[in-house]
Amino acid sequence: MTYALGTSRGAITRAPLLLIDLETEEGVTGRAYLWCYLPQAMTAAASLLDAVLEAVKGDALAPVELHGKLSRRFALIGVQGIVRMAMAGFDMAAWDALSKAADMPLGRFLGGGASRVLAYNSCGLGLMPADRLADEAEKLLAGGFGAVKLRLGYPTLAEDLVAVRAVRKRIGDGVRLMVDYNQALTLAQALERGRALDAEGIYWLEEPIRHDDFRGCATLARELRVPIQIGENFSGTGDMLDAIELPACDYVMPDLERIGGVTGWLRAAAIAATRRIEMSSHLFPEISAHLLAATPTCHYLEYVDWADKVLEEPLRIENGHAVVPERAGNGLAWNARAVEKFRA
Ligand code: SMN
Ligand code: MG
Repeated sequence: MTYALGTSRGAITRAPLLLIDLETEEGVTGRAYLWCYLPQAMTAAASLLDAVLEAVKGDALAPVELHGKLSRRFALIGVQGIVRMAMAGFDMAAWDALSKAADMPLGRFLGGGASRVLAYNSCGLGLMPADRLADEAEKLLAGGFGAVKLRLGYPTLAEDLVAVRAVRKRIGDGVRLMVDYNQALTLAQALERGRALDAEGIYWLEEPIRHDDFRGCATLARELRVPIQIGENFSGTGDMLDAIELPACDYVMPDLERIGGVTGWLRAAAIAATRRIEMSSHLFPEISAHLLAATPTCHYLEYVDWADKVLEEPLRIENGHAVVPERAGNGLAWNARAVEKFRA
């Protein structure tokens, strides 16, 4: 990774991507990748993709139907965690093949019209000394970004405030600043730190407490002025519906790998549209750009450059917006030389 990601859960400086090529009998290849975090998760996901292939080989390329088939096939071990990741990877590749066969960019294939979506730069800005944070924040604004995300969860509230103020001072009031705790706080700590952050002009407060403590999140959403953002850990759309119904949050940001690929995203987008909740993406900026272009309550694309090194044409950013590729499909194509170089 170009910028280390120092989260309250530990620092990430490198992570395996699992590249998926789904070959169809008609000769169209669908592509997708999974962000696996740990090398062991990559081998596990690859092995489950073999089980997916076994179940769907020879079937027509109908992702919604195949999602149902695979959900039934894997019901006895639970469609969660790495099983869900593998299903999502397959689903993303299937939608790529389908839109390529129709010779349309995925976003337009799904009925979206936008050629650009608003993005924030989510690279870097991990836990580190304040002077280095300010320098990095400034660098991240290149490309015209109007928003960046800062990781918080230092041992004390005072240190969180030092980090926020150092970044704010450097980027100025015109740039939006999101903060992400990666579930580091107890509810009591989150109330205390959230009240302090209410005075700092934060754009959203992400995952302050355990991702599955929806009642705690609901308390925060009620008590704090700063909008509460959750969703990267929604496992399937049922979780998202539960969170929205409480309501446990102001905004949602499902992750393609966990919400159920493109099929899951479309259902999530329908829920968000019905409840008029703004929806952002988590990671996977290349495919998310297409999907946000077809999402009625499209909010922010989370931009990271983590796959750039293995892509023929990385996602382009112009004026703080992701440019939705005009190529057929989702736009992913592997750079063969880079893939050889980084192969694990
Ligand atoms: C995050 C979580 C997991 C992997 C990468 C990044 C972070 C984010 O919470 O929202 O970017
Ligand atoms: Mg997050």
